[in-house]
Amino acid sequence: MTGITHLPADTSPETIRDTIEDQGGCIVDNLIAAEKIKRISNELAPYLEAGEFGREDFGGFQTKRIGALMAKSPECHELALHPLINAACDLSLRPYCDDYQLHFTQAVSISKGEGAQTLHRDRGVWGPFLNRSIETQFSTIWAISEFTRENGATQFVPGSHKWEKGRKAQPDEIAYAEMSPGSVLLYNGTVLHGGGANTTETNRLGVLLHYTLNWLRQEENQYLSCPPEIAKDLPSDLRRLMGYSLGGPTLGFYSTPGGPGEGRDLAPPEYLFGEKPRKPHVFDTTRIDAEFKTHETAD
Ligand SMILES: O=C(O)CCC(=O)C(=O)O
Ligand SMILES: [Fe+2]
Repeated sequence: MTGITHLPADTSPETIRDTIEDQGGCIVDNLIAAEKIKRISNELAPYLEAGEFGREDFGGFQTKRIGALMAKSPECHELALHPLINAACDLSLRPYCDDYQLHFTQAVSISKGEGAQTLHRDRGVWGPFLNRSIETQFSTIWAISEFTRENGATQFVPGSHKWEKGRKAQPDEIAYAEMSPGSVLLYNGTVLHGGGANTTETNRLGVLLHYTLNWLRQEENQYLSCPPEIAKDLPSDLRRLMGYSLGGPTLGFYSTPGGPGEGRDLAPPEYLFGEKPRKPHVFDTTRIDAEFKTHETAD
């Protein structure tokens, strides 16, 4: 029977990175305390209560989804910035980028009667355009409620990140991310997975926080979900994680709107918040020239 590797909370980021590379994902047990879970749960409760069930097959008809978590749930900030998760994310994605960014935030509450979600690869959001040699994501699903096979624990197919695209998972190849509140499922953008079916009376609540390469478009537009007037009150590390910083030497700069001679051109996002950029804000024209030259001679 296929299973998911469980690691203890004091595991190293290298072990997480290696396990994800080998199996496509793993669970870190009991990474955050019960009181913290309670606070997250209380903070999300009014949004879930007021939220509506999904209206399409992939999202589910008995599932509620709440986004913009960095704007709505201060208790979730700590999850997004968790040092072990950030370190493992950094190690996992660093071969493909010079930094990572927050990509998607969502509380997912699966209720009684929901069926199993179609197994999928989250990298599908970019279509077929990215070569498999580039790993796109480091994803987390934090268990806020208990996750059991009966209440909708995430389906997960170990090793499927190495399968050819068309291969279908057989029932005995599907594992279930059974875990206690405060534990977290970690997986990459290429492994097959999906929400589970809920046959119980209680809701399965998870907080999904996904990270991606800082040069790829984010699935959830963080600048609209958490616009500058809200982002200005967030911790600067979190703001930068959301994309309010440069990716590489120039990606994501802005020029202030305004009349002639007003404001500034080629500003790093931190300028908006009166902060110094995280990295020295020097456009590396050597690197840009080299890339442009390669591009020019390529055709
Ligand atoms: O909620 C879950 O367990 C997984 C959901 C998922 O994979 C998705 O919506 O992309
Ligand atoms: Fe997914």
